[in-house]
Amino acid sequence: MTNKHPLFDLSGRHALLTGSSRGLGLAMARGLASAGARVTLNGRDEAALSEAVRQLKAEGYDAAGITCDITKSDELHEAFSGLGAVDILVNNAGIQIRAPFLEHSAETWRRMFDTHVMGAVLPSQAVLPGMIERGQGKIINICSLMSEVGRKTIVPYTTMKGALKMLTRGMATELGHHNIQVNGIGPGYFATEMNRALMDDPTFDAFVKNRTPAARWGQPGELAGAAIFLASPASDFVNGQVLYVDGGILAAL
Ligand code: GCO
Repeated sequence: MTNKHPLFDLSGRHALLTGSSRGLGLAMARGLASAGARVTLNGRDEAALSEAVRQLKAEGYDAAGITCDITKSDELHEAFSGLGAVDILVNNAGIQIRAPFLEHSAETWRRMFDTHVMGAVLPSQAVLPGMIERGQGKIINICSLMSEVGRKTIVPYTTMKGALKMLTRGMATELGHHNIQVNGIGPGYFATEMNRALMDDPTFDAFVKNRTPAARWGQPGELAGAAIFLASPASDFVNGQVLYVDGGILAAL
């Protein structure tokens, strides 16, 4: 058992991460668990969720899973009702749909809003009463480098990630006096299944490596440090910030 610095020790804390059966969500869950947190994963696919929980348990972590669509309020409240106190909420659920702006349907826009924005609002509203009652809590909204810049074919995603940045600031403003810190993490280009098509495209792969000062794609485990920081006492006076973990791409022209 590694000894944990008290500022980064999550022992005794319960973290819930939405969209965490795979990819960045699962990597952040593993990071929080390694810092001592009990983690509850969430996803819509029961088989994938069970496998993710099995992996974390096999690694010696205290993990569980709840299968629910967090965009459906009644399904969410039923699934969350049995969770007990949630000290840390990571709003990570997200989808990506790539097409020219004129080809994105109204249904796509609604689906993107429901998943990214309401998928953060509804879980937050479900866990906040307990956080307020206990006088402490951490909410981390997973934004994106697209919270700051656009790219062709992903205008809906960019719009929603920009909304998540302002949701983070608005929630931080309203909840700070309850000793609840609301912050964001903005990943750059990471090697995930959502980006598989981009990684397999030699032109886009070269684009990412040339535009990113680190000259490579990020690996999901490289988000764990930012998640641990924003979930821990080390960030008790950090409110309304988005921490970009992007290899420097937003710093470079
Ligand atoms: C794309 C990608 C990006 C990033 C994501 C990381 O189509 O350009 O999916 O959107 O991977 O934003 O935060």
